[in-house]
Amino acid sequence: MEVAISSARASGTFPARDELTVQQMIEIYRLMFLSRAVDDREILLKRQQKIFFQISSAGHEALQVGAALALRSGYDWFFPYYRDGALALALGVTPYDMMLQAVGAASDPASGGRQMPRHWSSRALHIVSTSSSTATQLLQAVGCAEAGRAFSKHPAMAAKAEGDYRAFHDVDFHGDEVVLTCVGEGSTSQGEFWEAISAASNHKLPVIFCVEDNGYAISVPVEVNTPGGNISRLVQNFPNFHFAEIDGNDPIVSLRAFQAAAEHCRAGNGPAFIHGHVVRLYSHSLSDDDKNYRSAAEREADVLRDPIARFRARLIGEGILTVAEIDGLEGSLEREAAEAAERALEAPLPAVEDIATHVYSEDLDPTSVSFATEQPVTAAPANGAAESGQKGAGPRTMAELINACLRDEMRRDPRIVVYGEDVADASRAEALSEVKGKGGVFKLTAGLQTEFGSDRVFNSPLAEANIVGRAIGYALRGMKPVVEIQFFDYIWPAMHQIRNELSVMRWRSNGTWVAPVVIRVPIGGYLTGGAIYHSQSGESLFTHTPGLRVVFPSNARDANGLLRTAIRCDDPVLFFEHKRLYRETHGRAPYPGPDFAIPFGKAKIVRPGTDLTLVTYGALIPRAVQAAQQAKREHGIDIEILDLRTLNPYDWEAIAESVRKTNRVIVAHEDMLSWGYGAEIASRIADELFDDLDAPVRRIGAMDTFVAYQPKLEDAILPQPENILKAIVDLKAF
Ligand SMILES: Cc1ncc(C[n+]2csc(CCOP(=O)(O)OP(=O)(O)O)c2C)c(N)n1
Ligand SMILES: [Mg+2]
Repeated sequence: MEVAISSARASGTFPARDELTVQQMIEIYRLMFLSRAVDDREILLKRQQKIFFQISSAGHEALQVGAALALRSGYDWFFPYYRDGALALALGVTPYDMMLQAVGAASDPASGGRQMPRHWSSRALHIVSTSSSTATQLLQAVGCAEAGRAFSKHPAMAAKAEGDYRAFHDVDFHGDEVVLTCVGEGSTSQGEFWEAISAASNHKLPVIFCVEDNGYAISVPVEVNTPGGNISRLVQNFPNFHFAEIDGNDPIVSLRAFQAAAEHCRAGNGPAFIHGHVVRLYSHSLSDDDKNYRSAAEREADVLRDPIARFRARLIGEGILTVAEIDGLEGSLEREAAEAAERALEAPLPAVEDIATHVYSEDLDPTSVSFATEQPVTAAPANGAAESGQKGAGPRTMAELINACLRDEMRRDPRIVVYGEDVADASRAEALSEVKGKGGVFKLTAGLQTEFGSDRVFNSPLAEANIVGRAIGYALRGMKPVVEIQFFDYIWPAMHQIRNELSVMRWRSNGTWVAPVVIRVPIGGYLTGGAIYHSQSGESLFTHTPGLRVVFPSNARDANGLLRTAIRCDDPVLFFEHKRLYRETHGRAPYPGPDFAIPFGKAKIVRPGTDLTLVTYGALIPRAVQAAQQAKREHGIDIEILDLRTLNPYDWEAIAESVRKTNRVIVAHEDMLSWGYGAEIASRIADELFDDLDAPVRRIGAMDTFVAYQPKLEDAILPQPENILKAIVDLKAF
């Protein structure tokens, strides 16, 4: 029989019910064997030290090929994990693409040499950039499915628009697409796995969760990770799911299982869960040796279940291919892998000059003048501003002007969704006719659900990783999630998604995938009784994360203009809102209109002065103003206060200009002194402005401890105007 040798991509459709044709049987074998051949070639290259990492799919091929052939690449959506080589090949990634990543070539289409091999990414095939983090992909898959549903229900959301991030995000949806996400059985121990299946179940989302159960997580056997040793038994009571526990060593069983799962999802019945039992034929990766923890008998038993050997025997046994024909096919596939490797080894390497490309958007610069749309204050409130509390043109609180900005932007941009804990007016919307509505524990989102409906403004479960992970999935599809973390103190469960996913998505995919999510976060202390868990700061942890924009306004007008820039720009933004400033008299401002925006990276001189510069932000602004007034009154010292407004990027030019004028500088913040945000600024001033300084650079911050409940302690822990005044007087006398 003539055996066609083609590139990796699976050809033809695989019918859901009819018998498979001979060509289709051969195609399945071809894909499985090609995957193994690419693995083996990479292993050789690693041993020759021509590539630097390898992790194989060996033993998982049947399950993965079955999944790929049941779905449609470039139509459905894929959130794979690192072991999904056969899935990737069967979806259309070529052996050459894989080898380019293995050598770290500039033309590696997944990452341009930034990610380890087998961290997939292809926009054309709808394979979303994979990380090494186990299980983070699952919540992103959920958000991706939600976005698909949103576009189907509200096609106007997909409309392209100029002037903001939408100009760079074409939307692609069909209405019946499904999302496949894969994970190892060990990684089902992650909390995010449970968060993801909960959300998919609750919202009946078209997500197929595939657990590739090879019995081990590196050296840890399944019964250590999974109570009772079987994940299927644990998940079976989740509503709306289609479940299948299958022999993942058989590609036809796998194909049929995924076809049934896809049918369930496409019909809108909910998610599916496919638990495939597979074998791990090689060690976890080339950095691992399973002889150290698995018995010989156990390893030999796995070899006997090798899906490729079994399917080979079947093709020969059923007379589909002769031994000679199958040997010929295998030889040609091995040559294809070898040739791909040879070509990739010749490919140019990435340029060192390009390292910083795609940390942030190259298309839309939030520091640019296009965001400097400051305009005269409108005399009359904007349309509908009355409902958002903008009665009249008088001064409004920061809380009111943040709410007004959200409302304006949601009117302007149908792709915005707002969710978080308690942000809806009432989840049971039928109550809205008789209740006032919640709208956030600080009321920042009050009235939004009532105006924009429950599809665009809704409560999330009480799970912060869920909030950010899903937001990434939404944003990857071109939507703009503006989510709320209820208190900064509880951002930590979302930290993994923020640090390893949100911030790095653009860079690791070499600009292919972006997640311009806005995360609004009430932060800070001075609450009198806020104590440890309602008073934390910690902004430097996020300014220490490349890829994120970090904003920290000190007054109502800035909050309004900076939030608008955050929403319209194309980078992920952490938008800190100081709780103490929400309703303070300080910093109130009239409603500035629906197009008022402030560019990032532009500090504001809050108070001009000649003797000493105080660089600060957030709740220290009113405290610094108080100290500066006292310094002038009692000591004749004239302080210049700079409000940074955004912490990444920050306005170095403004700092330098002020320090050159005053020759003395204090950097002050509410967060703890040591390793705080001020350390970076102070060190740069000392480094670059040494000749302009008449005194050392001073810092002010909280004590290196937590914030206590008893107000007497809180006052002593957090910086107060008297601390600032004392530092001013000391430094002036230096
Ligand atoms: C969050 C996280 N923790 C730890 C690791 C290190 N690690 C990589 S793979 C792995 C085991 C995963 O096992 P399993 O989910 O069963 O997948 P398999 O590799 O067996 O296919 C571990 C612990 C990681 N990558 N991410
Ligand atoms: Mg495993």
